[in-house]
Amino acid sequence: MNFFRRPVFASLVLAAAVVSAAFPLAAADVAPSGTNPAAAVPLLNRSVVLSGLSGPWDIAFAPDGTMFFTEKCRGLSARRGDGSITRLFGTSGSALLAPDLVCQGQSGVHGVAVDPQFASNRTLYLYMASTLQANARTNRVLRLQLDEALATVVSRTDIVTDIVFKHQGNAHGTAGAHSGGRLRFGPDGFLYVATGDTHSGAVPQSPTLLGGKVLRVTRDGAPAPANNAPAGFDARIFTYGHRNVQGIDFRPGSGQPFIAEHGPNHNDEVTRLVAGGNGGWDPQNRPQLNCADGYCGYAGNASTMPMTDRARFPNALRPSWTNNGASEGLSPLTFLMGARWLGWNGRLAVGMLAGQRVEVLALDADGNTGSTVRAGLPAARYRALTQGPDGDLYIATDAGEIWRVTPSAAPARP
Ligand SMILES: [Ca+2]
Repeated sequence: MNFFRRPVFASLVLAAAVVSAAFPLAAADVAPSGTNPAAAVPLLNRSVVLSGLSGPWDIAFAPDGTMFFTEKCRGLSARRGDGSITRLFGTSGSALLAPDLVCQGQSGVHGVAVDPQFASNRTLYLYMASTLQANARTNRVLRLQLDEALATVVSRTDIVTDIVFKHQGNAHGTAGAHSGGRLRFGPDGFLYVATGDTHSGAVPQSPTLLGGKVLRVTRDGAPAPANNAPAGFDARIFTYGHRNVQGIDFRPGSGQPFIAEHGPNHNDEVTRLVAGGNGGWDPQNRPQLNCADGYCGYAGNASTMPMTDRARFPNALRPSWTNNGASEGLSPLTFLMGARWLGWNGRLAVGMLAGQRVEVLALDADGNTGSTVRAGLPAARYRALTQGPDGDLYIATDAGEIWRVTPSAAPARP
């Protein structure tokens, strides 16, 4: 089912675009002459919508084309079709302050999701590290209601308040690491929350700690029905045994969730999810590895510390794709939709941080990846991929930019 996503609106006017260039694909990526035009690779025209941002992390759109974006250490802002920007929530200068915002290491303000009924309820959801818990910082999911003019936040309700946070640096990295943080509504109307293992060995397979999980909740943060978590698990848990999930989207047609996970020193993964499934990541200490601070996430290799441990968990969710043993920082992913994407319509675009590219995956009927091509885009640390209501792809990079990428058909040969 795909009954609410990405309605097609008239193109936005993006007057602030300062760079525009076509990036034709490498010859090897171009469909051979004589193949079905419907399978053709689109040309990608890129423009810079915003620059000079501070760690942009996620992008979401209202049906009218208003763009919401987060900056990790500043908060949430809105950009209207006329290019004007309002800082809605976060640090000083925002319409509503978030004095509990924690900006530390990888953590801060991460994902933003627009309510499926946004046109009538003006409601957004935000993933944020917070000091509000009594004795410990947590990652939490906030529900924010905006006013009619989208100029201010009229109410804040914290709907999930107990997602784990890495409080102290250790042998494996600084505090605030591996917080996950992407939020998306599924075509089933429930909110999916991607979390991270916080460099803690016990977290991913824990039935109660909400890191290394995908949660599936209602607008109030209550467990969604049919999460199918094993007995004794927190009922908000949809899948578990993940490492650091920073990408989630839903396959057109089936609605099945797909996630992207960073690998450690090997094997990033894209995985299709099934309710109650175990992703098979278990970095708990074990004698043969003797790991510092009880976390073996970096101690082994693809055999001794696999991203999907089928020896321990024979029924673990099988990845749809791994990038040939490399760890290239998979972060966002999104399914491309619309006829303008030509042969990429329905394919899965995956953004990489260290890998500095976008890979476009072709899936078979079962969700296994059959082939990939590299999108013809500049090298960058790709942090967010979101398709707008205009059908274009909007991209946030760690260099502080948001791009708009418009597909088009290659010009006819003379
Ligand atoms: Ca896995």
